[in-house]
Amino acid sequence: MVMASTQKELSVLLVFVQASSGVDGAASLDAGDSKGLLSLLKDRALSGVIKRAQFAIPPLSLMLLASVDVPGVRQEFCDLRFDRLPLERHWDLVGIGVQTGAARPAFELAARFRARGTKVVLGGPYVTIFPERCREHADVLAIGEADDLWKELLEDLRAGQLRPEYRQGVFPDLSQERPVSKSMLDIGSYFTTNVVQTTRGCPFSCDFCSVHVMNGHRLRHRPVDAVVREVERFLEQDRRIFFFLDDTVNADDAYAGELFSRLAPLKISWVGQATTALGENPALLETFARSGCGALLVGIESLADESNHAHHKFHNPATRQSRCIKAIREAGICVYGSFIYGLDGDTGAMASTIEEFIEETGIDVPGINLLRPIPGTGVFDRLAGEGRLLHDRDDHEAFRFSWAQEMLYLPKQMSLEEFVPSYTGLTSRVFTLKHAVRRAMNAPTLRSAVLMFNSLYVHMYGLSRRDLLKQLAGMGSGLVF
Ligand code: B12
Ligand code: SF4
Repeated sequence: MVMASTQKELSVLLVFVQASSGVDGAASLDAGDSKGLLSLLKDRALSGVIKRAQFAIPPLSLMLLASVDVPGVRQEFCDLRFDRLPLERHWDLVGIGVQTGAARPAFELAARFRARGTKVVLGGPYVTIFPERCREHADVLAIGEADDLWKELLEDLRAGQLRPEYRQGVFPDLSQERPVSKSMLDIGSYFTTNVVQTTRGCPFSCDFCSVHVMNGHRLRHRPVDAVVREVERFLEQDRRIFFFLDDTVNADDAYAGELFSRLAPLKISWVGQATTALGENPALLETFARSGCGALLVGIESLADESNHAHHKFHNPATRQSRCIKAIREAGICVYGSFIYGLDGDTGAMASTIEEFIEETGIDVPGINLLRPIPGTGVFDRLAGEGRLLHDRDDHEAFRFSWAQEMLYLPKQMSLEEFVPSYTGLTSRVFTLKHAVRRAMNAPTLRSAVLMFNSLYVHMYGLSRRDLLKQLAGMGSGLVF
């Protein structure tokens, strides 16, 4: 192996690749199959707005890696949502994050760099779950949570001794402080750069989720002091809203209570993801509201317990949802309620149940998702075993559509001919401009954000209906999907 010169500073580029589908894009937009020039221009313009404005927060994964300090190695960051790929410069190593829905563009990018002789390391969810499918696309794989691996890898790069694989043995100990820097970011490009994670891992096993597969079943906490110091430091550079990226910010009531009481004097505003159990804990709810919580995304999934149970979600009984959501809203916190219609216990009656529930609870932003069987999850394997996937199970690229653009599986209780019109009918009733305005007017706070989300969803669910009905018509005419 060639030893690298001790004088020369090595340069490493970290690249964030956007999924080819998802909340920030839609099949119709990307395929450009709008009718007429005006419609095409409108869709293109909206696509730009959606891609840039909706969720333009920086990827915490690459911020963490770029903050690892190894003498003699300089790290830079390229977010393909905003930045041009700096192909003209020399890079000693390029690191690319791979999510399942973005595996193809990530591999194509890796190939471009490797064709120029640049070494590429791949890491992230898809690499962690399917390392063997990534091996041929990279010089180096980083498998698992890379907080500690990355330092070892950069030191090996420095020593000219890169190995083909770095694998996380035990989960990183989050009680160690790893200060996150923002020096690599163009702060102005983002809606906010205040992204913070306080815990990792999830004790639950919902079969449609990758989190417990990647991050394990034990909840690991960062020390409260370390999070408070991070928030204080972040505030010095960016005073905008904070996103707590934990999958469940109230996974541990006692920890969350202490943390957000400590954050309250900082007068931040924040949003996060929580379980509706919060509505049954008035003290924590009050602490969240007092510490500046403006909105919480809650995973309701199904309003029928048999559906949730069929997908191994046992901790969120349907009976408590209405009461808890109302309590959260009464505390002055907006609720983004995320449903999945088409779970294994759902019949066609669920459409009107969801619609009435949204009306009754006053959910500020509803999200009505289709079940996405993501390769590597329990539901993917089960549906494959039951012959219910609409694509070959080995064709992971086919499962990239993560927004409600395409049916990827056969529902259990309904045929596609029943289910698709039931779903599109539901979204056409729930996502109207009239409802968007009403929800914004009734929102306990953040009214303009509630209006923006609902208006975008009027547009996005319109595209989803077009795509789904097109798919259904194609299936009827014998087209293979
Ligand atoms: C915040 C978030 C979002 C945000 C913001 C994304 C952003 N700009 O960062 C928004 C809302 C936009 C979003 C959207 C989507 N998301 Co999301 N999201 C998350 C969430 C909750 C946190 C991500 C995070 O920051 N984690 C913390 C960091 C530290 O962990 P990490 O990303 O895994 O990174 C570690 C390792 O993976 C590794 N690593 C990661 N990248 C790299 C790169 C290199 C080079 C190396 C060496 C290592 C490495 O090292 C890191 C440190 O240990 C995760 C769940 C989770 N707990 O991770 C889901 C998650 C990542 N999302 C998921 C999905 C499916 C989506 C969507 C497709 C949803 C949809 N229906 O549209 C879209 C696609 C977005 C896109 N890429 O275009 C899935 C991905 C599943 C998979 N197998 O790929 C997850 C895991 C949720 C789940 N329930 O399964 N998401
Ligand atoms: S959906 Fe939420 S509660 Fe269920 S396993 Fe995933 S992170 Fe945990």
